[in-house]
Amino acid sequence: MAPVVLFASTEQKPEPWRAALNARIDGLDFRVWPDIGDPAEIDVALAWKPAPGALANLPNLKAILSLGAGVDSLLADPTLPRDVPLVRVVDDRLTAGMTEYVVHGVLHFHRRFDRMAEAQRGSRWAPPARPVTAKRRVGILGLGELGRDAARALVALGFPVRGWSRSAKTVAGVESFAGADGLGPFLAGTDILVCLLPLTPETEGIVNAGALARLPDGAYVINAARGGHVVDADLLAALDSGHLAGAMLDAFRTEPLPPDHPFWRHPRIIVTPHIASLTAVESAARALADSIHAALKGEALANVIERARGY
Ligand code: NDP
Ligand code: OXD
Repeated sequence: MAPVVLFASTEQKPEPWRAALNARIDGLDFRVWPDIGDPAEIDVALAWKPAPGALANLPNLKAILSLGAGVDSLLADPTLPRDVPLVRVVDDRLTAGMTEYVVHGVLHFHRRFDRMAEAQRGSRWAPPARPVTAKRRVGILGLGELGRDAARALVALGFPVRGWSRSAKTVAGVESFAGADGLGPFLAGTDILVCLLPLTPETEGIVNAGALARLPDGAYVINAARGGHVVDADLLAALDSGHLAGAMLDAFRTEPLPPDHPFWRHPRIIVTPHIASLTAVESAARALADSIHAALKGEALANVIERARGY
């Protein structure tokens, strides 16, 4: 039986996905929202920031496949069918891209490229003090698919690495902290904080004044997850007071980041336009095709998110 797949996104173009899936699925019927034909024929939806309500009223929908790792924007739509499995992207290339971003950010601050760029703007020859890798403690919020890989890469570079997650983890060379009680001690020993959490009601605003105050003076923040994790005003206040030395931010509460947002012009903030890692169509399409086949056969799907916890 040839699957009928609905592509629904206000941001992504359907053509590359259509081509990649056509090459893997015989007789694929690929429809692009809003031209959905008979709603009862749709088997599977591929979604990334779909128009609100786009996935409601599809009576035979068997799975919703997110085109990204984070499903917060999908779950924010109250019309998203609750009883249909929601699958997120877990992909080696996505993971590798995030690790590159995190390693770049950590090395940038650790080697004081931020201060050298500032010195260059004033034509000042100002070599920074020699940094000691073994003493720069990197703390990763979220030790999931992305956090664990970034942690391993940083351990390999010689950084002392700690991670915070809901449940305790065993990752070689990484000190694990878990749950609400573990957060304070985790932050107190973190010189460079990296956020790789999913955005859920529990993690919204987690990088706030209280959390930032627990970081040692001169700490840095790298947010490669979602803008909703950071309380913007608290981050700015911590930078302006000198408590924080710098921040690198890839995700924002409003995207694109509005031109008048103070993050753009802050001398201690690096803004990147949500590119920490992008889903690679070719490699992600393999897992999507497997999920489509499994959904049609009524088999168990991989990487289904747990609705109750939001990730
Ligand atoms: P995973 O689901 O694999 O991992 C999530 C981690 O966060 C887990 O370790 C989990 O703990 C932990 N966690 C979740 N909630 C809590 C909580 N309340 N308290 C403590 N720990 C918690 O996600 P990924 O690693 O695949 O992705 C993380 C996020 O990165 C995505 O949700 C997405 O928003 C973002 N992302 C951003 C991109 C970008 O370009 N900026 C690109 C791709 C992803 P436990 O293991 O115990 O469950
Ligand atoms: C994702 C993203 O979640 O691109 O995959 O942010």
